[in-house]
Amino acid sequence: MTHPAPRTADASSDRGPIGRVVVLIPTYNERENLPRIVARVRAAVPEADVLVLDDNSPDGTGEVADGLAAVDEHVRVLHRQGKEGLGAAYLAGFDWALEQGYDALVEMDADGSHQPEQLPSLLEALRGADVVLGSRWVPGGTVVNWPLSRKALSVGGNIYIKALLGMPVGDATGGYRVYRAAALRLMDLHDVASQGYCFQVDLVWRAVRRGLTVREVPITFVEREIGDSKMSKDIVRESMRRITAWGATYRAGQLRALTRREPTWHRLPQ
Ligand SMILES: Nc1nc2c(ncn2[C@@H]2O[C@H](COP(=O)(O)OP(=O)(O)OP(=O)(O)O)[C@@H](O)[C@H]2O)c(=O)[nH]1
Ligand SMILES: [Mg+2]
Repeated sequence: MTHPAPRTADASSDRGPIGRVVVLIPTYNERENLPRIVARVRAAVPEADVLVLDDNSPDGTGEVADGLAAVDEHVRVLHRQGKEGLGAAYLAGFDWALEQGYDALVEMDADGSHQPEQLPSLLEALRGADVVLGSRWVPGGTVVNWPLSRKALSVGGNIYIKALLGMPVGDATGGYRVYRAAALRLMDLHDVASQGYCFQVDLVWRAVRRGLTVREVPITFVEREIGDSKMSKDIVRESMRRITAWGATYRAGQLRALTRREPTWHRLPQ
């Protein structure tokens, strides 16, 4: 029941070029942010494609995305019917990208918090890993312009996750990541029900349990300057509820395994 520790990667585990990369950008009311982030991605990683995942944003982000796609063949748009949460949007994007044969799938917010200029270092790290997490809470990682309350929520949340799930991961809630397509295929995504922050924890938890190589790269996370956050009390509550349930199941399994084990004194020399 104990999950295998994520394998650490070193230079000798370089698996060569990554292949085709797609950057998935979920949007809900990001019409001002979207053109900026797409331009930055295209400049930072010109060979990568971009897929915008828009949930029929009332502010017309979907049309803005169509405009960007019309003038750049590297940009595509997936229009979804309505707001169903970040998790559902990403799952639809993963399906599309896996079907299209991409080798690496990037998660990136539209609001500028995840800097496209740091994507080359995440992709570089993927050469020796299955999943790369852009991390705020590892040495070298940082957050710009967050009030103390947000910092406390994120740091506290990650401490709670580590204590419950025992994952040696500094930032399990962050949303700036790269997955190898082969890794996502191993993660049984059909039964992911998590939506908000919890979606990110769910995916890294699946990766760790399958013994995939997870690597963290420090990032500078910059709080959004334009538009409104979609973060809500419901999202925090969903995360708490699900993560506590996963932790209880995991720890109960550990306990069962422990009690089934022979008492150690049996193995002592007589
Ligand atoms: N398609 C889609 N995108 C969403 C949904 N909710 C949030 N997003 C997008 O997901 C990204 C992250 O959402 P944010 O509102 O920035 O949430 P956050 O980063 O957790 O919170 P802040 O740090 O306060 O900005 C942004 O690009 C949003 O537009 C949704 O229901 N559907
Ligand atoms: Mg944000």
